[in-house]
Amino acid sequence: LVLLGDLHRALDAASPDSHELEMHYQPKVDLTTGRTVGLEALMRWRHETRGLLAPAAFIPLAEQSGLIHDVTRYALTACVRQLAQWSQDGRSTPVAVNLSAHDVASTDVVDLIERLLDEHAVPAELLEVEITETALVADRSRVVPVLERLGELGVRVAIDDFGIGNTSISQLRDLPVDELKIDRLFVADLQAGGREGSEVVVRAMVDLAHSFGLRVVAEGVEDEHTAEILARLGVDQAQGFLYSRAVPPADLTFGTLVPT
Ligand code: G
Ligand code: G
Ligand code: MN
Ligand code: NA
Repeated sequence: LVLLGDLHRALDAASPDSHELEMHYQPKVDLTTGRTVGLEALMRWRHETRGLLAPAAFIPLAEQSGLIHDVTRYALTACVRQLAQWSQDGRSTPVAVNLSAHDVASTDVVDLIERLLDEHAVPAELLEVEITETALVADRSRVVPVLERLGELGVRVAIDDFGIGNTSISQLRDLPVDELKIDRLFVADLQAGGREGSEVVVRAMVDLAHSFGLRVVAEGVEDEHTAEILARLGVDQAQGFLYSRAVPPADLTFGTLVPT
């Protein structure tokens, strides 16, 4: 159990140079070329007594307490600064930041993103945001204007954890998004040696997404055999332990960062 006071302290210190909160990065790999084409930023909290905590240990608390906006500001600031640093080193790889449902209920988050990109001279094309399917459809009238402004800025939007919510096909068609991330439960079904019909389900998602012009990414890919099935089903990119866990930026090999 993590206490609210701890989170307050971590966030106070979370101004850019604190090291209590950190972003780790997991590669997204193009299934055709095998190259790293992007990174997902995943937050970690280096807690003084509990060690390295994953988001499940503190994001729910942040959401309940209203601190999520500070958590998101930290994540976006850290990622845009990292992108600026990589650009200076002659590398550029798009980074995807997870937003929570609370973040997309208002366009404030877009103002923040616009200001950060401007301040650090980072092209919008290098930033992506991931929003869960559930958050996207929960409050459409508030979310759609946020998505539209992100699109105008040139920031790509991904639907995260797709397939476990219950978005209708018409809702999906009407969302201004760029990418669909198939939840890892479906990938696990393929991997387990094929729960009956699991390939058919993934292929249906891929075809639907492609027909709406969306790129498709599979999450939780752990072995080569599953990657081959996903490639055959038309999935564009994959992410998972097969390629890499989320690692601190220093552990990303320079080669995985695309030369500018
Ligand atoms: O890092 P891990 O693989 O345990 O991530 C679990 C979940 O936590 C992810 O599905 C992601 O949606 C969420 N998460 C990770 N980093 C962040 C973050 O910076 N902000 C928000 N809101 N959620 C995050
Ligand atoms: O919720 P979101 O999909 O944004 O977060 C990704 C989560 O999935 C993180 O908690 C990350 O550690 C986890 N993850 C990433 N790759 C794999 C994988 O190959 N297998 C499993 N089981 N989990 C993974
Ligand atoms: Mn995600
Ligand atoms: Na996900």
